[in-house]
Amino acid sequence: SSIPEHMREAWRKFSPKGFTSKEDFEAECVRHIETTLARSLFNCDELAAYSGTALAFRDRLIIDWNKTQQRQTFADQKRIYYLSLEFLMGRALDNAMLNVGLKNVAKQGLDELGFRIEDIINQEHDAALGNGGLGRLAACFLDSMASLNYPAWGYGLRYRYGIFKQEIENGYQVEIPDYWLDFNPWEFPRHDVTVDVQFFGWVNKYTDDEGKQVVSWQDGEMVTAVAYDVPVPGYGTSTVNNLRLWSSKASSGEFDFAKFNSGDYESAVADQQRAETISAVLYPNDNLERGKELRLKQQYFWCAASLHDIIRRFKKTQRKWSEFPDQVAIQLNDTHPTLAIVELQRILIDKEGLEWNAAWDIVTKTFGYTNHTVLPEALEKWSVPLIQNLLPRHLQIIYDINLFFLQTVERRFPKDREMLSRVSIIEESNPKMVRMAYLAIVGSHKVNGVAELHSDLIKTTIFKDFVKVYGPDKFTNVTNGITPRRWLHQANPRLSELIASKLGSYEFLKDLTLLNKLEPFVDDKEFKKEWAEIKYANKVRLAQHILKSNGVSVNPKALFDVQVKRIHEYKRQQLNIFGVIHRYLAIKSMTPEERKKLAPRVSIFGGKAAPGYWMAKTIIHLINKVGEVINKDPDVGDLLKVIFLEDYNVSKAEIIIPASDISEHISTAGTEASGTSNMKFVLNGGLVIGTLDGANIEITREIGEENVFLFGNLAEDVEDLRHNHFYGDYSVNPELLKVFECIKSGTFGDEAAFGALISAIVDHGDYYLVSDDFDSYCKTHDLIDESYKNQDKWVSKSIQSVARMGFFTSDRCINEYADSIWNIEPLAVKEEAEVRART
Ligand code: F58
Repeated sequence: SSIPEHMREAWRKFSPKGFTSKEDFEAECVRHIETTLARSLFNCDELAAYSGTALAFRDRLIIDWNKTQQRQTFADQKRIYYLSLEFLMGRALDNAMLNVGLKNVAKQGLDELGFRIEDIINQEHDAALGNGGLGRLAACFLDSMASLNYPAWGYGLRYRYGIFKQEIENGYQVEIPDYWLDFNPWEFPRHDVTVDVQFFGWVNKYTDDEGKQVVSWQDGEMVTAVAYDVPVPGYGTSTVNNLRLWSSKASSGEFDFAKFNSGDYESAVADQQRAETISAVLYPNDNLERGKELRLKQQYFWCAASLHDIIRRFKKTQRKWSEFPDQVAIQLNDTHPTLAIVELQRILIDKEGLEWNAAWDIVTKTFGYTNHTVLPEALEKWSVPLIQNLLPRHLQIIYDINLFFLQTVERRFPKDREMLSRVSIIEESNPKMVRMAYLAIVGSHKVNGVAELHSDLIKTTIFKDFVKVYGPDKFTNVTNGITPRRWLHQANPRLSELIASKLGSYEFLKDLTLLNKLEPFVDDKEFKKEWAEIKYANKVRLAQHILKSNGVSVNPKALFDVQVKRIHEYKRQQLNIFGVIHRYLAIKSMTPEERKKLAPRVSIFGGKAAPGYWMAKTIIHLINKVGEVINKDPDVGDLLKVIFLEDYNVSKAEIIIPASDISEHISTAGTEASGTSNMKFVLNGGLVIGTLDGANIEITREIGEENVFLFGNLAEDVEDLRHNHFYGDYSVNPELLKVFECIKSGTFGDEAAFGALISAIVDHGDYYLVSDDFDSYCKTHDLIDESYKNQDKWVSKSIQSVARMGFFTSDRCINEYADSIWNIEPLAVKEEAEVRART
């Protein structure tokens, strides 16, 4: 469908070039408001101005997006496809403006049109297609892949409802659906890009006329996947990559006209709705798998559509199948896309007629698998009967994969029946279960963890037998990273500007190791003053937000102590709130003189609990009730405030993170695979209190032990400690018991409501070691109080930490994946003329 050669000149003459000046931006913005939106200057509110601005920038992105896609097609080199059920993108406008380098132009233009750019940016609804760290990591990776010019696509689901909106009512979490698609200028429906995806049915095996064995998956129902494309601009490059999200609808063949005609209209519509349900809602669990059929349907729907799309693109190159892994790398973000392994094998053997071994060789060379957790309850397992019903052919293939795998294991470990049952992809339970992580390992050429400790742990615990089978080289580490564009430049523009003024340019946003050039300023008086002023201004901004949302006035001079992340027992928000109560009791028992010596604090919490996670919801409830009591206690005044910020999400993180003095990363050692907000806080000049867990360990190594407040037991001791809780001479920490007494006496209201939090520790073995770590946690907080009093030293620590954070950019991380797992190269951005010359 190309335009004939001799007509291309006219085409090119009229193809849009994109605005670069303020006037051209204004013209585009006004044009969109008046024509696309049919509004006028008499009827233009901030939302309309946002829409006009977003559409103007969208047009700007599309130009480079089209060129990037053409360039990648013509370059004909290997691409990376990042499969993730979650992409927690947050807002797009600010990011787009910064990445194309036109935020100032837009700011001045909007000023002239009568709007403040901040108000316009705030109109945007977050794209919240993710739960937490895993989804946000995928978003940071997209930013890095585009910024580094890698030919990369993301594939995900276009949920109609993202992660729920959290409201707090009487201290309880209430979930509100997040319908976010009313106006979304950042997506392009591709009604011509569809894939029919099959479910249910049965498998027909027969010999054809030529005597060949044929396997065909027949009948069942068909659902259509429709592509929606989202442009992903790189920073300071014209590369704009693509994120393709699939939306489900009834397949046109499927819509039952017979039912229609027989008057069964309602049931025909019901079928349609059932199809649309597949992409309706993001599952809101963080680190928990529940094995729901609809979730499995989502997974297969998305894997099948994405693979079909990838294969369609590959086939256009007319290469041999054996070259597929030279053209295609697919990264599995956790086990959620593991069915893609089975689907590729199925297509190769059933549809393309390859022999099993040739096909399997292609499959394993194509896939890489990233593990994000060692928590047993988060490891995916699907029941065999469920798969049998929904995907009968896939179950057969899974059994065959397992058979061949176990045969190789048996050859290496003859007579070790135990070993065979331990590594089997099928768990012999009732019902039998498919262990998705094992399937992902067997079907990939590399498996990685997300921080050093985590990558070591998977090798010595959950996957240790696979290390014996494959040798250690199949397992590797890629420590997580974050994009400094969003998490420094966008969230903290003043700090970014100050850094740029010292370093001479914004080059550090592309090469974060350049931050080390800040080290000479660690003791520079003038610089420190500016540094501290920026932190203070960010705290004032957060204090205003707190006043507005919580009605509590907090002193921006107080130490802001922040823990924002999903609420989970392993992340130990309960340890934090018990620590707060301990502090409250201490204040209450002090004389006025003693109180005067104390450093004022604001304890800030934020995060969502999975709707079915009752313990997590109880933690939220306790935090809110403790806040209600403490915040109005006249004995306490400014010395302590407790704030729970509603509906923590990416755009709130952008306000909260730059305003923190201390943030808490206090998971039980060995449970948090990496953590990524720890990196964001330090990059914004906050110090951290943390356990020796996940990436905290590497952060400490990079920025120096003197700059981190570490506490608590080590991962290697956890097992013994847990054992000791049941079988040893064990008693709960007495200071913690006082906290429990206080709660039980009804100080924070209905004590029965919080009983479960206490008995988890006192009666049920304290699995997360809250009591074991309580003493060192509280003492470390005392140390923080002392350190904070010496502001001069504190600011030096802050600067020095930022200077040493270069390692934690997601650019480094993506380069590591590209070199050691994907084997792909960036695609240099060619001059436009060169691209033209080839078309
Ligand atoms: C997180 N996992 C890890 N899972 O907990 C965190 O340590 C790590 O930094 C991050 O991944 C990135 O590697 C996580 O966020 C989920 O939310 C899953 C969602 C789907 C169900 C299972 C949990």
